Amino acid sequence: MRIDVFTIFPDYLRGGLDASLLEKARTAGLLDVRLHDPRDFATDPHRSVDDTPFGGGAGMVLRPEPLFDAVEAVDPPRPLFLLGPAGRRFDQARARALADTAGFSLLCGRYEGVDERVAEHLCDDELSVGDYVLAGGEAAALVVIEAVARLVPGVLGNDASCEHESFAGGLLEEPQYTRPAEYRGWAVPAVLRSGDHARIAAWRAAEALRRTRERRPDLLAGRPRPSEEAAGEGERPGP
Ligand code: JF5
Repeated sequence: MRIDVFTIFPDYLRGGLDASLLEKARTAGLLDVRLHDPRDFATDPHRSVDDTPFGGGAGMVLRPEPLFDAVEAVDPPRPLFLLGPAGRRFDQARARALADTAGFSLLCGRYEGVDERVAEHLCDDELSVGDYVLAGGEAAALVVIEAVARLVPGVLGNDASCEHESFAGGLLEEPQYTRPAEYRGWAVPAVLRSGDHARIAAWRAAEALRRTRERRPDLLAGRPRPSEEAAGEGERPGP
């Protein structure tokens, strides 16, 4: 999979790409991330990438010329997504859809924004990773790359572990425990140590549903009534 990123802070992305899962995926030849700095395409004497907004107001706006020139010089894989808080929400379904493609590209927004002609005539769509404002789209780009890359076959090593997890089934994950069975007086729920796999599966389903209802009721809206999933509910972690 090839992912091209247009950013005036390529070092910010290098940090994340050179660590952990993404480094392994790139070394294995499964992921080809190419970084491009629009500043290298600025032709004015000061190599400026931003300018003051028409109509006045605080802050700077990314100029269209270096962005168009950078993208057109590279002819990157499409779709090209602009990253910014005004975009459509990036979610697990989008990550899954992108993981099935040969590649895509990201353009990191900055400052008070990007000249609207970039969004309208250069990019294919706009993505947001959440309802908050970042200093720039670089952290959002790493979020998108990591969420997609871990779904590319072979990247995780264990393809089953992408299946059973938060959001894969539309619910949050149930709690997980490892040794010791008791830590500082806090015991692992007895059912998980019972060896009764049917009871364990029922407990996990009930806990996933309980958590989702408590923390993310929005994920349950419009779902069929969870009469089946509720089996085993009421069993709370024992002492
Ligand atoms: C940005 C204008 C881009 O803040 C973000 C962002 C939030 N969710 N997803 C991305 O990107 C930086 C800020 C202002 C354009």
